[in-house]
Amino acid sequence: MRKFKPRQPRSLLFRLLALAASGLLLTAAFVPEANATLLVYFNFEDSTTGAAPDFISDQTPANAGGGIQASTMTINYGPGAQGDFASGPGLLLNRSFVGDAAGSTGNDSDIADPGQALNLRSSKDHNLSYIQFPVNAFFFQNMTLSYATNNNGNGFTTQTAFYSIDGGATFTQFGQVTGLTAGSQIVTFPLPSGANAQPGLVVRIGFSGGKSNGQDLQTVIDNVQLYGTVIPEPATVVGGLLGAFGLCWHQRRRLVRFLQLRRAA
Ligand SMILES: [Ca+2]
Ligand SMILES: [Ca+2]
Repeated sequence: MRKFKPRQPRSLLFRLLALAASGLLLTAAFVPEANATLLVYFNFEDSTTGAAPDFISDQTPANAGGGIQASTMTINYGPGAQGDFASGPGLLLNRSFVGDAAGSTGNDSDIADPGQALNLRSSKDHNLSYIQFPVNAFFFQNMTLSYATNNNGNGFTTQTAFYSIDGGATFTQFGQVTGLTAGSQIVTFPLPSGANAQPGLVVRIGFSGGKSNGQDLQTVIDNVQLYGTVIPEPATVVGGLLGAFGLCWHQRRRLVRFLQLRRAA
């Protein structure tokens, strides 16, 4: 006959630790993942050569390859004439692709080749001009700005990225490329962590280094993408944690039974 064995404090501690460990594992499994996605996208397609550029962003589901947030770009022409910047032939680089990293070509439903883009002329008269767009980044983090550009002759050889977190009152530089030459290429600037979760975010691309007096096409800008991850909403996280807690509670009985069996063996 087995003797009655009083419960040992050590085994109780072990069981509590085991419970805590299983709870942690389940919690980890239920915290939603933050997926990278296209947040804001400008492909400049809704215009025609010589007309004002299309500054309205493309959004899903109207364009399957669009961003998840609407935005409208604004432009500062610098000291030169407004007409020097117009819509014209575009670039295929950096067109959006659903579910893939920035820089791929694919699901943008505007399939015109070469389509439309920002065409910038008389660069000498427009140094320190810029384009910019607002983003409510309250739920966005780890963002990257990218776009396609081509700089013929005396176009804007220097392009500088700035961001504002106060709705455009003050800007901070976060990237710059210099010595840009002819040829279609992608420029990429990761935003600093200070831009994360900022509802008053504004992203700006500034143009300088222009030396052209003429009306030949010099700088082309197309397919501006703001890519990043969406921060899970607090309600989703709480829901996930509650779900994990419920499962822990459910598993607890089985775990206790299992541990008791082991102790008895
Ligand atoms: Ca385009
Ligand atoms: Ca558009």
